[in-house]
Amino acid sequence: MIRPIIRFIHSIFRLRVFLLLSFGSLSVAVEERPNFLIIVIDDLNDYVGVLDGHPNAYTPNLDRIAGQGIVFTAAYCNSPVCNSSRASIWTGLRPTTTGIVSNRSGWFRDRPGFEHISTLPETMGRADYDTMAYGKVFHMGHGNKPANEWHLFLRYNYGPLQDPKLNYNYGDRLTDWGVLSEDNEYAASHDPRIADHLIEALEDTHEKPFFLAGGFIRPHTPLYATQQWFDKHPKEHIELPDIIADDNKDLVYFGKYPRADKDIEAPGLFNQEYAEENDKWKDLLQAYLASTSAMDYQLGRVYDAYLKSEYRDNTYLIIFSDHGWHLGEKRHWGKAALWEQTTRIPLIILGPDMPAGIRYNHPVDLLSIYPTVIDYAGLNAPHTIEGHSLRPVLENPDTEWIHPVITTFSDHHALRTQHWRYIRYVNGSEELYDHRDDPHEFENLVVTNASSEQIQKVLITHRDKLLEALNILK
Ligand SMILES: [Ca+2]
Ligand SMILES: [Ca+2]
Repeated sequence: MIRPIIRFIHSIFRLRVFLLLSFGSLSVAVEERPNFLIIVIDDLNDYVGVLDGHPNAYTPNLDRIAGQGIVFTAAYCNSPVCNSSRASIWTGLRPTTTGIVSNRSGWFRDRPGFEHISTLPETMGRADYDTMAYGKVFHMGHGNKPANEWHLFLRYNYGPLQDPKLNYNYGDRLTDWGVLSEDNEYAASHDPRIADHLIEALEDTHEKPFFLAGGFIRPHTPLYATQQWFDKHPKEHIELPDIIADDNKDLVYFGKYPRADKDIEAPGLFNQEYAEENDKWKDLLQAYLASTSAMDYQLGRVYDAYLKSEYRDNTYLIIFSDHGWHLGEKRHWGKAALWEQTTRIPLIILGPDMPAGIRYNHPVDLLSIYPTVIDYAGLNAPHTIEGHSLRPVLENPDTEWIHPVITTFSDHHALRTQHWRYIRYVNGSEELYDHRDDPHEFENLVVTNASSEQIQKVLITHRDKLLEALNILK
């Protein structure tokens, strides 16, 4: 007698189609709630075909995905290093709010007031989503702890792999790059395995809606790839970024005294002097481009599984990188800066009933990931998140994005508007670049054109907008 009763109770619970989750004014029928597949790429700048960031880019999969959705051509990270970028994305809070402003800031749950903050996966899990993550989704260094954020979480390290030490230079294996032999265990590690797991998850049958995330680690250093990906980028055809010899002379803080700024992390694992003096610039570009193409191949495998999945018509696919990377632009290498090359990232979103093949050109940032996902899931924010849902743009790409687009690193900040980049360092020094005339940010107008009334006006507008958004007193 008991068993039929239990079965009856179970059957009631299975009939979730009749249940509505109500969150204030929002309500979405449980059975109709969409799934989410989110792919985070590590250290990928705009060297992808669809962003025209480098003439030698070879990313056919990212490009074909972009053709089926909306590509944000002016998307910027919230912070230009892994930890602070990802902490901001998954908490929906600015780096200045949590205090997680660099890789040195630690884990946000160790910060007073943020111990119990509901991350996006937790919010989804509490709303009865199945939440699964593979690879580097939160930061690796502080990423041992996020197991609790997901129902299922699996990460991969490189270790205990033997370092190949192909062109090992600075005593840190993260400065290595080069061609991996096919049988090197690195070649099959991480990204291919993350792709396998994502594909498997897409092929599985899910009783509940899912929130599935995967984190690829290429093109993060070491810049390893097998020969086939180097072959896509013959060294003799590699084009060098545009730089000018005296670019640093109008810098006011970072970049003026390379590596001397103690509050800024080492500006990269390679540097311009090394690249030029040792004739390695093209080798490093080639290795970065090859690493990117190798990751792109794995992304393509996952995308094909998404296309074949029974969940395709009810699943949003969101792809982005945590921040960009310099390979000599502005004579800088690596991340941890506030210029275009470190802050601009690919962001692509596809989903049911969304227009395809759209390029959205207004600046946006990654604070919007959290609110966008919960918006489509029909959930209210569990705490005061600081970004805004991209849904109005995704439903009508003619919508103008009016929210401030800010990148924070340490105590320094950048504001990107349609034509301008404004940077303010902790000591109040500033940079201003006009992207209509100066896409490479060669000319800091604060120094070179200080007497211009127009420049002063732009400067005041941007300064006020930045300080107001960050609630910083002048
Ligand atoms: Ca990163
Ligand atoms: Ca300059």
